[in-house]
Amino acid sequence: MSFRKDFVWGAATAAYQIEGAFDEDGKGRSIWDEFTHSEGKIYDNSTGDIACDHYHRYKEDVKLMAELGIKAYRFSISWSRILPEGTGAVNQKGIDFYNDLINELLKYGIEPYVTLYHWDLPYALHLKGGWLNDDISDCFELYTTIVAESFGDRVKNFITFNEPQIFIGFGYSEGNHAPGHSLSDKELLRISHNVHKAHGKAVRVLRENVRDVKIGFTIATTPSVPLSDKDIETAENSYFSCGKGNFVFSESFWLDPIVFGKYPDELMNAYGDIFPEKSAEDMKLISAPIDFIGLNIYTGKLVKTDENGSAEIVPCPAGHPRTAIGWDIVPSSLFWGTKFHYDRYGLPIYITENGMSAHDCISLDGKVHDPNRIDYLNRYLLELKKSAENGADIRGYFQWSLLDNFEWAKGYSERFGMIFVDYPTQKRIVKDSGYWYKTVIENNGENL
Ligand code: PNW
Repeated sequence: MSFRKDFVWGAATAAYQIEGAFDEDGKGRSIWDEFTHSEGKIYDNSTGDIACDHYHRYKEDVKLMAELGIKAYRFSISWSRILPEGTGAVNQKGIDFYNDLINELLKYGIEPYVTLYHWDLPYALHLKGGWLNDDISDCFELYTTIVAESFGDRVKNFITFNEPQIFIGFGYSEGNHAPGHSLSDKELLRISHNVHKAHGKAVRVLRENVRDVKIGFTIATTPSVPLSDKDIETAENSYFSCGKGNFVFSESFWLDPIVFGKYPDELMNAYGDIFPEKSAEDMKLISAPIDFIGLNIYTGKLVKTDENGSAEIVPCPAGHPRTAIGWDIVPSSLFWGTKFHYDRYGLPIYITENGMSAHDCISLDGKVHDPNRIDYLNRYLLELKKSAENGADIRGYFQWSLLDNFEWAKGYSERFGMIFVDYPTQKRIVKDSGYWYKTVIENNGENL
């Protein structure tokens, strides 16, 4: 056994990072439009106003995907493009855009995987309190209903949320992502519980409206990698710990309520007094069965057992290879991350993001040579294959990203794409790694 015969080889993007057309055809503003338009928030002072101009160039982008043999495309829907005020009137032109995109994908036999929320909350809802407003899960339910009714005849795979850890941790705690807030633990818990409820309501709506639907929830994760065989248990336990100070960025705070119907005891012991009111009904809603877990894995942290039997993080040695954004290259994070998640939750897994930023440029020969990315992907995919052979139920892999794009607070300074984007001309050039990925797909990973 290696990768399953029907393994899903994909590429991923997100609306705000590629679409552009930020105020065209009736689209409303999102918190990211507002954030990038305020001075000094983004590294290179850039915005997503134009980004990769995918809104106008989606046909070319889908064609490139087809040429690379990509079987599935994970993209997100911009809530404020189809509901400019977040609730209320539907913007038909927004629906038309996603219909056209979906139809174009299906024309080439590319399976759409839709993320409902990849961080671009409608600004109008933000002004009413955003995720802190207890009505937000009803707004999300309405938005999901419109998505399900509009696209559910053709889209069968949905991811409700992308990386709650990052949009809450960076956006509402550290303040370096939109909307740029630094809230208290009490408020962060309230936001998180509202996100959980919004997820639950979306699951309910999708099950009711979309025949044969498959639903997942995607988390950001930096897996604990045991330094030696003696450290496996320590690594696994520390990976799922969720105590004071780290709950937003943890894994179990997000997945335990969804899969087990219960917030971790460790969390409730630490925060029971400030946790928002939660009813048995809430927990039933939140834990409606899902079909898969999405893991976004870029790096790992090495863990050993210290003299007291506790977990100790061991920094990578000086000179350890890193990507352009500065993240340590730890290929075995794909093995341990998938194994530990499968051990704990027993659900099918998709890698919904993996990839690297590199200092890519156009060479004299007009091509983009990125041997480091090929090496990175090769090493990571070998570890994923090892995990599948070891028994974890791994259904697919989405490379981040299809295109170089707007990397949030880092602007356009990081290039994660398998396709290079020359922003001044919007010209696309498939990188060497894109052609390499094509051969991996053709061979279902047997040539790794
Ligand atoms: C993810 N970190 O974000 C997102 O889902 C993508 O939109 C993003 O472009 C991609 O990873 C690459 O960054 C992350 O600092 C952003 O640990 C930051 C971190 C992790 C994930």
